[in-house]
Amino acid sequence: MNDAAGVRRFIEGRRLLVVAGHKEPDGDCIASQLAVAALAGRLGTPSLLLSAGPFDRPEIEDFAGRFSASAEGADLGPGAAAVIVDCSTPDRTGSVGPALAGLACLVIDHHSSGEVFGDVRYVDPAAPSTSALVLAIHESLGVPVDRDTARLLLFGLCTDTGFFRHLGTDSAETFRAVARLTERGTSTAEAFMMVYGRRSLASRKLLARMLERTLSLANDALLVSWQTLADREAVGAAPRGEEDLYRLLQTVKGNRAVVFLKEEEAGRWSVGLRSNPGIDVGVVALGFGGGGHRQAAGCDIAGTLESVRAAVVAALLPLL
Ligand SMILES: [Mn+2]
Repeated sequence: MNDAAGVRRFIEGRRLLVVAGHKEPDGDCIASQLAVAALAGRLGTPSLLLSAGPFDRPEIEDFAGRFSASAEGADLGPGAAAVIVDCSTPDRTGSVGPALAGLACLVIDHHSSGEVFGDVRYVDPAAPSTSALVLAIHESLGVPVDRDTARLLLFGLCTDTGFFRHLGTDSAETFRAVARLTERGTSTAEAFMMVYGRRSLASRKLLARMLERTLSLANDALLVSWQTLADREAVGAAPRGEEDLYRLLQTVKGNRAVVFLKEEEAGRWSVGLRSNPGIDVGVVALGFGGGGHRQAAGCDIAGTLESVRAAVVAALLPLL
């Protein structure tokens, strides 16, 4: 049972709270880290924001300056503790992970698969975002949410819900939370521009390439696309744009799952999986040593485009 009072007890009286999230951070991760730091501040505890980065998603670029890539120079001796947000496993923290080892640890997360770690856990796989949990903690404790924190929390929520389009009939409380955040002085208009309003033309050209080559299997039930190092070089774009690709491909009639392969470096591919309810791609990702949610998951696979694509397709086709 999640206990906000336990979160307060964990934070209060600490000399330093190190607040970490996952590598390759997204809007929910960044927003949750910043909002936890704000909460700690309200409870009188100073914090250090750590992130392995990179801050290459356009929606989080502007936040990079508020995070450190290492705890060098910080005193992590007695009185220090860690909060890890939005991570299903401790190794998701990436290069900042080793600095956290040995610290008392509070975990705030909403992932459905992973491992149980940390000393105090505030975890709800039914929550639409970690930022929604951070809001719930503020509200349970009666800690005021200022406008800047409200803006961040709504941004995080909008990021992870694909601007609410992944939400089902059990989401009334999420919309009540949106109403409360709106009353704090933020808006969905503001959040929309934070999430989607900062794309480069080069990234749109990269998206065109990915759409153009999409492979269809099982009458469009499974759509597969990819992005290579050469693609990014050709259009001069950063390695991003997959969220737009998923959004567009998942609107195809009859589609039930989307696979996106991204060549991170020669011979190493990150695999993104998205699906409709009823198809658990989290299990597929887990089978390749990755993880995530039932409808959105990922893993890393080494190999050629052809070998990686064949392996993932073979794992997914039986589920369709
Ligand atoms: Mn999240």
